[in-house]
Amino acid sequence: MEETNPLPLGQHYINRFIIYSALGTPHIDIQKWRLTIDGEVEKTLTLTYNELLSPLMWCEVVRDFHCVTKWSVPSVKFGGVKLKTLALNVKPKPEAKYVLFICLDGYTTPVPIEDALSDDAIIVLKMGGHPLTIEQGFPARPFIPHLYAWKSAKWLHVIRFLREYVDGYWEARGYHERGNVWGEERFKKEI
Ligand SMILES: Nc1nc2c(c(=O)[nH]1)N[C@H]1C(S)=C(S)[C@@H](COP(=O)(O)O)O[C@H]1N2
Ligand SMILES: [Mo]
Repeated sequence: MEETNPLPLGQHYINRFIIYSALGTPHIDIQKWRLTIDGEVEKTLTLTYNELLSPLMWCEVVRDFHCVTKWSVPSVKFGGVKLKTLALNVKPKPEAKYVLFICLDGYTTPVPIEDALSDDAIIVLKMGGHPLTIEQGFPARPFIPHLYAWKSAKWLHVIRFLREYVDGYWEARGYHERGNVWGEERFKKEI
């Protein structure tokens, strides 16, 4: 296994993904599927799968994938469209503070806007050079390398810009609002 980056505290490498689908695996009709970007934006945007594959927007990053349960998969190649690029088209309003990822299975997860628009935050369509498999979230999932992988919501269909934080599936069960792997932001702070 090639190890390119230092590992965040508490993590260890494994060589394959452990598949999680807390709410089951939804049925996808790719002809009908759209990615919608809405909420606190100047202009709502709806894209088809083929539009997202456009070479004009395409980008690739190679990064480790860190699950909060402490396994990490090293150096995964992700292909897709930067969230920053999509944001240029929708123009988030100054009031927008969070991005909520909403999935076809009902799974949701919030991310602070600074993380969602960071340079290597992408909407993934391909992993390892191939379209996502159904079990790994086909057609699309976000990936933000410095956040734990529960923020990489599979079967994504809406990216919603919000004024205020809301819990997603795991956040409602105690997981951290932000989930930065370098700060070991695993769980919400007790107050
Ligand atoms: N829709 C959905 N997305 C999800 C999950 C889930 O249960 N449902 N689990 C999350 C968690 S905790 C992890 S670690 C990764 C696992 O990704 P994988 O199933 O591709 O290995 O998906 C994340 N995205
Ligand atoms: Mo996870």
